[in-house]
Amino acid sequence: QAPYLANSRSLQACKNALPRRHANTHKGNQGSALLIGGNRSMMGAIQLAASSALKSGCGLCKVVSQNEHLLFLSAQQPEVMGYDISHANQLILQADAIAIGPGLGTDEWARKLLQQTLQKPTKTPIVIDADGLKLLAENPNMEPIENLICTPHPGEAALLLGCTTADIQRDRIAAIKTLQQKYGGVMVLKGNGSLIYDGTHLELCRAGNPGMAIGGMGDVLTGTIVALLAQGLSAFDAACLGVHLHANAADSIAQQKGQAGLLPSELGQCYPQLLG
Ligand code: NPW
Ligand code: AMP
Ligand code: MG
Repeated sequence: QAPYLANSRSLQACKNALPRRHANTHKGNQGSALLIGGNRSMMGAIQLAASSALKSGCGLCKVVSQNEHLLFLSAQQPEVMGYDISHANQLILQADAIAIGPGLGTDEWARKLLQQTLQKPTKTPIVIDADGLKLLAENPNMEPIENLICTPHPGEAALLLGCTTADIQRDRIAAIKTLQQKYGGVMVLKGNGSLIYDGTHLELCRAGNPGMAIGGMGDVLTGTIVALLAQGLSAFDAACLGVHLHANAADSIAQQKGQAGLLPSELGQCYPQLLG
């Protein structure tokens, strides 16, 4: 029986899960994160996710996106390694953690990439967000997936459960429990007071503010969580630390500059200090 009351920890407490960096560490053992998305007209979503993954400490950040975006992606963020769909199968096998969905779209290109990601034989953790969740919702009878982390906003949660956004918001704890039973893994139900649930533990994040209601904010969270997974955190620990880090960074910027005009691309500048 899952607990009904949520645990609510500080960022400091969640940080205990993050392994210390050894003096001799190198990029090859700091975690390789693979991010998949950025269809036509939505390149910004995967760029935000990739930049956030780098700011969250992963050793390598690889992106599969539309061919015509690759040059621009590396010009915007030179640390990113960009690939087109023809490399996807090999990259999926090599990654320590995968995120799919930011700006993915729902066309054939998007469907093929989600299918390839879900078909991989290994137990690599997979974060599914945004349009990846829309595609997942088309198969409500699929078997629960153990190594899955889903990060729906209330609109996406409603699609996944076949109900309305208002139904989700009326009882968010019941909603996240149902989502987890149906899809497995770890669920993050975003919004004011984001919840994280793994079937046993329920976490509530009290940080965050209404300045976060801006397109691209969720894409930053996806990049944050996949980087923490790549560094070896368990799915639940990565989701909790990712949500707290993201919300605390937004609070820190809002305290300095106000909430209106808070940009998702600004959050990463707070990460190294908050993670330190
Ligand atoms: P309603 O009407 O209230 O029921 P969409 P998206 C609901 C990419 N992006 N609380 C609400 O529905 C993403 O990565 C690209 C309650 C709303 O109308 C995706 O791939 C960007 N309800 C794609 O765009 C930056 C909430 O959901 C509907 C809610 C589509 O993602 C932007 C909107 O959801 C964006 O990230 C809340 N907190 N939040 C880029 N620069 O490239 C949402 N809803 O239609 O899935 O649109 O979330 O923008
Ligand atoms: P998305 O809708 O996918 O762009 O995700 C929005 C992100 O911003 C999630 O992490 C939400 O939890 C956060 N967020 C949006 N609106 C609020 C709010 N009013 N209060 C706190 N967090 C919010
Ligand atoms: Mg989103």
